[in-house]
Amino acid sequence: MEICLQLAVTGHVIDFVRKVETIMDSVEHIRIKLSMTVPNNDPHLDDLREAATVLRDHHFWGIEPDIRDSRKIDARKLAAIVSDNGLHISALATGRGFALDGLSLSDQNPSVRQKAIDLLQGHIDLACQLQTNVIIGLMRGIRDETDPPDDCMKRLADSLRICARYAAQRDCQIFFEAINHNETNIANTASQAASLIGVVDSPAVQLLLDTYHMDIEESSIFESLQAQAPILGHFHLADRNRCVPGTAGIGFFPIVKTLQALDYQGAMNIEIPLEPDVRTCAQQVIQHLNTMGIYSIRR
Ligand code: LER
Ligand code: MN
Repeated sequence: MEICLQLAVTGHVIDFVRKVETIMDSVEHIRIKLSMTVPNNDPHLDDLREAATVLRDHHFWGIEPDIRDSRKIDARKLAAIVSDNGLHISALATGRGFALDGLSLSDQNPSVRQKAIDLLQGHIDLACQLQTNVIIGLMRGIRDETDPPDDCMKRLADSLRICARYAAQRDCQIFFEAINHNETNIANTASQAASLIGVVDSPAVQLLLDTYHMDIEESSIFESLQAQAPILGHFHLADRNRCVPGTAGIGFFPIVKTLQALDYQGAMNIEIPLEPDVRTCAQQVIQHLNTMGIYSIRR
């Protein structure tokens, strides 16, 4: 009798384990090259070193340093920090050249444009040493309302062409980002950014799309991804609140799945304010993404 009971219980347990295994098999897992933007404020790079350790501990694939002036950075030191932690550099972010230093590639003043180009050429030199690529987002600037759009776009395309030539000679890519209309009035949608890239006409310039901006600007994120897949070089992840994916309304699993179906091979970089600190953000990112079935490729 006791044996019969035990067999029945064991049978239930086995059935239950089989059911769990079936459910687990049907839950899809996606692996991505997961990186995270980290601002650099310390010339000795202690901030990037600390962040790299945290990202390694949480099995990120890479780091995206946001550097104000690349000419002040010791490339060998940065390369060592990254490789010591088994990470990759997904790209160099450059937006603080505009946000803090007011330099823009479309500025009406030629000397400001030249300073913006010089700054970006410094980023390209550093990227070349680190075998990574350079983002142009806010460095495109903001058009003055009295400035005719065609004139502004011509200045921007000319500046981008100079940067693109410089990048191409160094085997480096520029990722030009579509940024929503609350932050700039230039190239807000994926197709507007793609048109500008078409005008610049350089193989060194590719498109960067960011879920936060797409959520605001695109009528269909999926149609835009499909349309722009041939020129998509880089991708940013942030939720509708600009915070950790999974904390607001964007559905990340189908977006990531679509990118993989479109054969996107690049990194997927988390771009959020690092509040209260990098460790807490990294933990939350991993926890939310894993809950959605998204995991990082370690290396
Ligand atoms: C930069 O990648 C970006 O997405 C901008 O929103 C920064 O303000
Ligand atoms: Mn972005």
